Amino acid sequence: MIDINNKRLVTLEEYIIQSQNRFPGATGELSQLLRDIGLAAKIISREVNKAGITNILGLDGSKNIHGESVKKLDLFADEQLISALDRSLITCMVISEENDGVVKLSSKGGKYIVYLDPLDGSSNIDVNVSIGSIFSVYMREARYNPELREEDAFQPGIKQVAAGYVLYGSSTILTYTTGLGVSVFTLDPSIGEFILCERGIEIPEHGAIYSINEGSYNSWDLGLKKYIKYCQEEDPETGRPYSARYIGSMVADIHRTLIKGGIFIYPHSKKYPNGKLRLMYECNPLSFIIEQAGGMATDGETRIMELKPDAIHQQTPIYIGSKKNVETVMQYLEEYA
Ligand code: AHM
Ligand code: MG
Repeated sequence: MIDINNKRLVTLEEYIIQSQNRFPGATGELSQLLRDIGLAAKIISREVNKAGITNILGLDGSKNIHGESVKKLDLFADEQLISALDRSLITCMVISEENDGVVKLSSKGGKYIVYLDPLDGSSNIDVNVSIGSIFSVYMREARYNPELREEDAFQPGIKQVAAGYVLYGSSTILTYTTGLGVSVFTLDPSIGEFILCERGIEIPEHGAIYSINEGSYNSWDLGLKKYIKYCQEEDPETGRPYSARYIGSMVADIHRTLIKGGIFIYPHSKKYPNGKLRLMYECNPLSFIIEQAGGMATDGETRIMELKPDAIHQQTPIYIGSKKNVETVMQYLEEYA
């Protein structure tokens, strides 16, 4: 622990070591992986903060594999995270939103497979709105097989051994879970350390906020239209009408949902018949966090973390947040199916 202004502060490093010590058989490899991500997050946070003055903000002219414009910061974040994971030789393969295929790292025998969205919400970069990094960690099951295959990464979200996000907002926050509750750290830029600010965080069972891009209203299913109407109706007993909040950066919208409760929805629509958000590096890790905090995440029918992936970049609709809100939307979806 370090002592700043007579306050006993626990850093991310110390917290990881303390957590590891609770498991005598632990090899320390997952701890190292989390430290690597923490280091890359500090470097990305520094660049995000000074993006305006160093002119790395905005388009670099190229497109990612989904045909979307790629900003320079996306590429920077991708490189930082991948090289941090490569250095410690415990990750064999990375799948990132910025790369078409899998990225095989130097350690072919590495124990972990990591999915990354290096900089989510990148359309918000040039207007100085919060963005985030998301990570999701799986154990490589076929370690005896020297050949690394893309299929090794097709694991359902329930197999995640760790997941988390970094939110570059008014402060930089790192939130992660290893399946034993959710811990939140805030970056203190004056000492360059992530400081523990909350452990075992719980999402409210019910929240009075709904979060959805209402621009695609006309192509929603009837059940969803009815549910959003329900959110807007007046009923003091259930706190309605709810407030509408939509940042357009999933990490920021989910962080608010974690703290204040409510629901975040990205449904399928005419423009996105399978939903827009990616199962493996957006929906699964954020569902793991929300579930660990006591919330729920579904595609409308199936629990997100039980969906069986068959492509590394596959998309899914998502309804995620406080248990009561998610249960209510599912009732509407079922009733008007
Ligand atoms: P990105 O990975 O290309 O940044 O896209 C994902 C983002 C999410 O952060 C956000 O929830 C969503 O796209 C917003 O989409 P829309 O602008 O269609 O509402
Ligand atoms: Mg993304």
